[in-house]
Amino acid sequence: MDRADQSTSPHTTAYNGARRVLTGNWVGASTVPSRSLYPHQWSWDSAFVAIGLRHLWPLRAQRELETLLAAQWDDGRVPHIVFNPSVPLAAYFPSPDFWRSSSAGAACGAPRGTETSGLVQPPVHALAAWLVHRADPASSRQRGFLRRVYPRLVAWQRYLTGARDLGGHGLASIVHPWESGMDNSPCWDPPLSRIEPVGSDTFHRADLDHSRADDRPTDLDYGRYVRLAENYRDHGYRDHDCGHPFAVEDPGVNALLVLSEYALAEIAGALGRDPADHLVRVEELTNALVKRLWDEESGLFLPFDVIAGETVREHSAAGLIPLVLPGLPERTARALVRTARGPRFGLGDTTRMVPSYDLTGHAHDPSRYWRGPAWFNVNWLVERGLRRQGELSLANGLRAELIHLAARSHYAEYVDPVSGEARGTRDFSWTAAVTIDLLT
Ligand code: 2M8
Repeated sequence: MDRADQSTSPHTTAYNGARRVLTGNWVGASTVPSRSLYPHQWSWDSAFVAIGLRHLWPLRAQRELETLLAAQWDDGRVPHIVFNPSVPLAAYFPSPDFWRSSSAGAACGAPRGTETSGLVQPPVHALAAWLVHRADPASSRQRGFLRRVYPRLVAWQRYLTGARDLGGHGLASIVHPWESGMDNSPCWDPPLSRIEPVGSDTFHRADLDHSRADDRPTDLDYGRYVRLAENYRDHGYRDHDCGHPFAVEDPGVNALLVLSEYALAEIAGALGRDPADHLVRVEELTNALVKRLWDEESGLFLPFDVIAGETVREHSAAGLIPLVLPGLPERTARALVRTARGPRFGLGDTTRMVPSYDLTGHAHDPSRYWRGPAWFNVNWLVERGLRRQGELSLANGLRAELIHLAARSHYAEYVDPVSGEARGTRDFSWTAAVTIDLLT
């Protein structure tokens, strides 16, 4: 029987509302994060969306990932935005005529027939592909889903551990704050402060046509984002000779890289291949992550600024994401759980969901985007991580809050971590998708 017919419990209401959002944001071969604010396909959004869609329409979930991977560049990068040509240029900034991927990215093998950005986002995709396969193995096998996506996912992971190992210690670097997915996190303030912003009169921010300026990054942030993206584009998106002025090893990105490498081992096994190479990489990456980014003093993983050669001493929720890793040393995992419950994140105590940035931090702002508000995808990862580390009651409490606040906020993009009040846009796809996943 369809869940919708079973009862009118709060869970049923939450489930039906989430399904409505995902139905409304499907545009034929992929899902937009939001009809108004983000009218194209975003990379890590699609991974979370597929994780939710698999419970509703497994074929659509497979399609979501296939559409994204069809825009992969020959060098392995999966672009952070795949542009929909039927959407007017003015609907989103920076638009395809800014990125000019098919011409400027030609040397890196950007697709010719599809316009994309030249940046990347956190690699949640192999995990998503594995979970999507497991939701309906029969249709996946029949369509050759894993067989087709596996080489692309391997190339994607190898791009990150190869061309993007800018620090030389085996971890991937992000070269733009947008690549972290946590755009204006205070973690990027120190490395960004070295970047000369372009004038705010040189671009028009379409995001402000659809959202409150107080909930979004500032014009100064955008001036720096544009400078960095232009520099990358003007160097043909080539990592080797671009002289990246911003390069940071982010614990969230790298933890997801490891998690996806585990998923690649599972996928390889399901395809009858030897998973050994993936498992060796899992171990190497986990060791590098702990060695380079673990901060004993704060009990959290912190970003490392490769250009300055120093740790960024700002505490964000990205540092909790390694909780999802099965191979984390026991001591580290215990300390990380203590930090999640402690004053910085207040889990099970002062907050309803984990804030994106330290409650006690000098830059904490409970409304402004990635500088304090709580996000549903990050909290889905933390919930999974707590479960992984055996913290079942904490995980169950967080799960209940996520489901309740997602529905109450009308599937908000983010919420105030203490009051749960809605912020950002509504009917946001990954909020709906993780709700479906938590309810199924
Ligand atoms: C936000 O980022 C985009 C740029 O990529 C923007 O602000 O325009 C971030 O929250 C990012 O994590 C997310 O993937 C994207 C679409 O939801 O929006």
